[in-house]
Amino acid sequence: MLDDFHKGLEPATTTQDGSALRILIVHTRWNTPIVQGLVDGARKTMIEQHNVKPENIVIESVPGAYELPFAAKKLLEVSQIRAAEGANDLIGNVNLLDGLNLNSPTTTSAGAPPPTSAGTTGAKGSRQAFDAVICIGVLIKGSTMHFEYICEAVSQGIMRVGLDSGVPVIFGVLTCLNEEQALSRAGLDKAGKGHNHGIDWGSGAVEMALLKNRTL
Ligand code: DLZ
Repeated sequence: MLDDFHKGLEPATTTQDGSALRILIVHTRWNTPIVQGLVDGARKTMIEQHNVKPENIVIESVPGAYELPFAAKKLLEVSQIRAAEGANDLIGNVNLLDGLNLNSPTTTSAGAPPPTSAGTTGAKGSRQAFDAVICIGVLIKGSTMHFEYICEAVSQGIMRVGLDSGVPVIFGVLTCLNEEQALSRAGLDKAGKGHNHGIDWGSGAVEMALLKNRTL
């Protein structure tokens, strides 16, 4: 084993300024205490480490992990149409329940006036749609093949939404063999030795959003 081996995500070497970004988080309502920890980790990291404005993070929920790709696709499309129309609220009255976001102060699809410096849709007078999406869920293996099918479908679906839309979609889905693994990966284990992967997903979303917006 290398002495300096660092398991996990190495931070980016350049400053990742998210102050002009708009980010969508879609999370599941399965395994909610763990999901909530992950959502909070992603949100806090984007705000505190990358200067993303709290009002520019929109949080929505879906029933389970299987629904994440559809919701990400639909909400991205809605946001792009609404941004082109110049609407500040990128989601409008789309019929998805608001994110649970039980502890976090901002759970809203009504954003502040969007920044103008990055990620615009191009048309004159248009506003900025989401620069990245984070899909967050927790799949825990049971006694049937359900887990395997959902894991495969969700990972493929999330990748497809990102490649088809040109907007990065972060795979924030824990695929765990038991509850202990999930708690540890949300930083919620009793021993306190775990790491909240939501932190990495928040940083990853900012980094990929900036890459998407990079001009030649
Ligand atoms: C049905 C199901 C099961 C058994 N387990 C989970 C899980 O651990 N995590 C999760 O996010 N969702 C689970 N689901 C629900 C499915 O993702 C999906 O919502 C339903 O199959 C309806 O499409």
